[in-house]
Formats: sequence, C-alpha cells, structure tokens
Amino acid sequence: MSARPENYPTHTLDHLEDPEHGIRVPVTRITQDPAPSGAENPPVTVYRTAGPGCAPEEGLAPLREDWIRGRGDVEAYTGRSRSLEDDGRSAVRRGEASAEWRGARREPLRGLEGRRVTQMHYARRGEITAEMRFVALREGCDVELVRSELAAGRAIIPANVNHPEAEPMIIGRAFLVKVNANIGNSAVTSSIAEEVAKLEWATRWGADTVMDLSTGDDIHTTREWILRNSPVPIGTVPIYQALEKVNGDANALTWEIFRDTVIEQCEQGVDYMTIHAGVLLRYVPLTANRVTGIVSRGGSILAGWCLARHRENFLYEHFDELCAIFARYDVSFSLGDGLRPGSLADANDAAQFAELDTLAELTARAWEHDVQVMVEGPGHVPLHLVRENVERQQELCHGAPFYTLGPLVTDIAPAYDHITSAIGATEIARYGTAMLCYVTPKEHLGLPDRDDVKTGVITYKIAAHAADVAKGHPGARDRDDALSRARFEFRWRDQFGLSLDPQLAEQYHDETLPAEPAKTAHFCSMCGPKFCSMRISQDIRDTYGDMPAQERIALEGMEAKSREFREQGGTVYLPSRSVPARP
Ligand code: IRN
Ligand code: FE2
Repeated sequence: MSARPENYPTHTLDHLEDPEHGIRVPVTRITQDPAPSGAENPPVTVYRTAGPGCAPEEGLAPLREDWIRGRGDVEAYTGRSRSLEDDGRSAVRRGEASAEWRGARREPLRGLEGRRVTQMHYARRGEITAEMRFVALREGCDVELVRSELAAGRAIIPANVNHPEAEPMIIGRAFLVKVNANIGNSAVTSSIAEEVAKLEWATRWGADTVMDLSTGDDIHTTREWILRNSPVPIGTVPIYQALEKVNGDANALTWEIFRDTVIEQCEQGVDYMTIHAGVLLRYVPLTANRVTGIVSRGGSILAGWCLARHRENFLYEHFDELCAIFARYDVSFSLGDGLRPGSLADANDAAQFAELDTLAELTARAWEHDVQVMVEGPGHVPLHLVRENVERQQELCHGAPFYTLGPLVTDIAPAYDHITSAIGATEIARYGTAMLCYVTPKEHLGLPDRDDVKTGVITYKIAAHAADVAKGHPGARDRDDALSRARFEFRWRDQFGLSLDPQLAEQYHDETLPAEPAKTAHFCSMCGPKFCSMRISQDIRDTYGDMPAQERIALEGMEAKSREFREQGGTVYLPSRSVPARP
C-alpha cells in the first residue's frame, strides 16, 4: 500500500487552513481539464478520511497531542496497557509480515480526578476546542454550530485523549452523513498486518470511522496497531474481548472483568464503544416468538447472561460507573441495539422498541456525566417502516445521533445485502440518521475480504451522499454538478477522477472503447457517435446559444434526433465494436 492513498492521478493531498489557530485539515483536491471553450474548470475539493498516510511500524503523527495536554486537565500515568506491552506493541507475530514497532511509546492519559475531559463538557461550558475548529473547517460550517450541537447532545466528536492520531470528525444530523466500516480478524483467515491494511483500505475509500471487532488471539496487539495507524475514530464492542477473557463462557462474565477490559481499551485510545446496556432481563421474553430471535452478538451474550443468572444486565446496573470512566478519557457511548430485528417480520416490534425506551433513558444519564452518546439502530426493516425508526429514536433520545446498521429492506438477497441495506440506509439517513454502519456483500455469508470492504464502503458512501443531497446539505451537490459538467463536455478523465471509484469507471469505459482517443471522443459506447444525446444537446446549444423558449429547444432537439436517425438508415442499435474512434 502506498503511503499516500490517492485514488487517481488527478487527485492530490491538500489542506484547508486556519492559520490563526494552527489547524490544517487534509482534503483531496481533484483537478480538472479546461472546458472545450478553453474556460477553466476549478478543482473540486473533497472531504478526505484517509489522513496523510504513514508507515505502519511508525504510526501517524499525534496531531491532537498538544491540544489535549494544552487544556491542562489530563495526567499521564502507568496504565494497564503498559503491563500488557509484551503482548502489545512488540511485534506482529502472526501472518506473513513480521514487523517491529518503531513509533513513539506513550504513557496513557486520563482526566485529572473529578475532571470531565469530554468535548460535550467543553461545549456546554461554552469553550471552543481545537477539535471543534477542525471539524467546522472540515464540514464547511460555523464553529458555533458545532459547539451548540455538541452541547445539546445532538452531535458527538469521538475523540479519546489516547488517540491523538485521529483527525476530529463529527457525527450528528446537522452535519454530513457518516459511514462506519467494520473490520476484525478471525483466527483462521486474518493477520494483524492484514487488519492494518484493511483499515487503510477502508479509509482510502471513505470510511469515516472504523470498528475493530477482532476476536481471538492478539486482540490487544491488533487494536494497538490499528489505533496507532488510524486517522479516523476507532470503535469496539468490549463485551467481545471480555468474553475472550473468560474463554467464551458467557455465564462467567462479571462487571469487574468487563470494567477492566473497558479501561484497557480506554488507555489504548478507543474512541467509542458499543455497550448493550438496554438488553434488560424483562425484555428477553419479548423475543421468544420472533422469526429470527436475537441476532445481535453482544445482545445474545447479555441476554444469555441475564437468563442464566436471572439477574439484571450488569451494564445497566453499573451504567453510571461506566459513564464516570468514559468521562475521564472522552470515550463516546454507542448504545447497542442488542434486540434489533434480524428479519422483516420482526421489525418495529415490542422487543425492539422496549429496548429503545431504555436507550433513551441511558442517553439522558450519560449526558448528566457530560459523556457523548450515539444510539444504535436496526437491522432489517421493510422500507415503509424505516422512517418511523429514526423519528421515534430522535424524539425519545432528544436528538442524540442515530447510528444504524443498514437497515436491509428485504431478506431475499444474500450476496447483495450491501444493496438491500443501502436502500434502507438512504431512507433512514434522509430522515436524520447521522451515521450508517456499512454492510458488505458477504453479510450473513462469510467474512468480508478486501474487495468486499471496498464495495461496502463505496455502496454506503452513495447512500450517505444521496441523503446529504436530499437533505439539502450546503454544497453537497457540488461534486455531482462537476461530474455532470465533465460528462456533458466529454471530459472522460475528469468523469473518472470525480467519481467514487475512478479506476473501475475507467476500466468499464475501456472494456468497450479501449483506444486512447476514445478518452476525448464526444460519445461513449452506449449510443455510439451518431445518437449521443449529450452531443445533440451540445449542438442545440451551439445553434441556439441565446436560449430560446423551452418548447423550441425540445422541438429542435427532437428534429435533430430524427434527422440523425434517418441519416443513419434507421437502425436502432449499432454494434459497439463497429464504432470508429475519432482521432
Ligand atoms: C450498528 C448499529 N446497530 C448495530 N451496529 C453495529 O453492529 C455496531 O456498531 C457494531 O459494529 C456491531 C455490533 O454488533 P452486535 O454485537 O450488536 O451484533
Ligand atoms: Fe441480518
């Protein structure tokens, strides 16, 4: 993998600058050719998640370190991670590659006793942090909007004080819709080096956050390498690691084991954690008659624990202690939807909505500690029931950001569930969901490989972007307009460069018109040179440049097409291979 993850020759790494506050936000600049008239086409600036790139053994520069220490409310201490160091940074022990950690070793930081070092806390006190300025520049909005949304709990900046490498980003309905990509090893098929490569790969295609769902050996080491290399916030589901610590025996889980696991992850720098604290003992029977029962992994672990011990979920019972821990590292809650529906039949049922009521209660409790919160959502939901999910969550949880897994709008398309879920994701984002958890083509079938990760991320970028445009987010359509102009002016390279997957677009184009001159030809293989609607429209524009009435254009356009058609001998389809490339 190249150190600079640019996707196309017309892409370069650039920066938006706030020199007064010493803030530089990496962006991708996409340059364009001039129009046929000779007029300049300005470069298009695109939100970038891939960071500056780095060597995996050295990690990224700690961008936020001075900001965090400069606030004077944290202390360095000898944390748990220190004692786990041999298992931590020493080497990549499995997989083909073996690499020594060469980067800096830092003591973990935490808030001073009694201090809340969360972005929500600063926002509520009226303080503008460097993280907020970074985000405002990145989103192209006023920093006061960032502060007030954070203060109200309607947005979060996941930013653990021990993940200074991360570039601040914001999750909230007033901002661009974000996409999360899950990665995670399985003992059989993946190595640490592969997980770091997956992280780079996912951010290269635009993942805004990454969740490390690793299980099995080397879980601590894998996470360490991922964090030190990640320019995006990292999320985890700590119950997975806690379960490893008791050798997979859910009944042996205790609050203490869970708490220590959480602290270990706080010290490493995990930015947000999925906590399935809404799976209450009394809700479990509500799933008994479902078609697919409990499909959440974390949800089923906790439901099993509650039933076996006939006790209330220890995450619910100890929730305030968890809040106190999160407040000292600025870890955000992602309140897990352990009872989410796993089939259309189970959508919007009593179990799902009972849990949502509890997640709303927990949101308010976390806010009392100034801890940032987002709330997780479904799952599988038929299209006509999707909107109700986000509206209900927004109302009950007082606007806390919603973070959903799809939802899939049909159950009949395994191998295409990136699509079934992106349909639901677009709908739910349009009505206010702030972040979408991607689904890959391997959902329900197996572990995603490199291609699946890319397909999942791009599919979800489409859903998120479509929602941004539909919401009328300022400037959201700029890239569409630039690409459409490039298409209209037959600037093929610009079309590729402006697209989400430039190489694939170019490859598809070249499959039918491989010759170099075809890149500047005023047609494509879909219609051929004679019937190209874009070219005809251009001819119309040339003829009636001063824009007569709409009817006139339409009429002339139809006449022109009809003329072309007759001149061609009235054949509807031309074999594409017979199309001569223009010099
Ligand atoms: C997102 C919304 N609802 C669930 N998710 C994601 O699913 C969550 O963020 C995490 O990545 C994964 C947790 O799955 P389980 O443990 O709930 O199955
Ligand atoms: Fe599913």
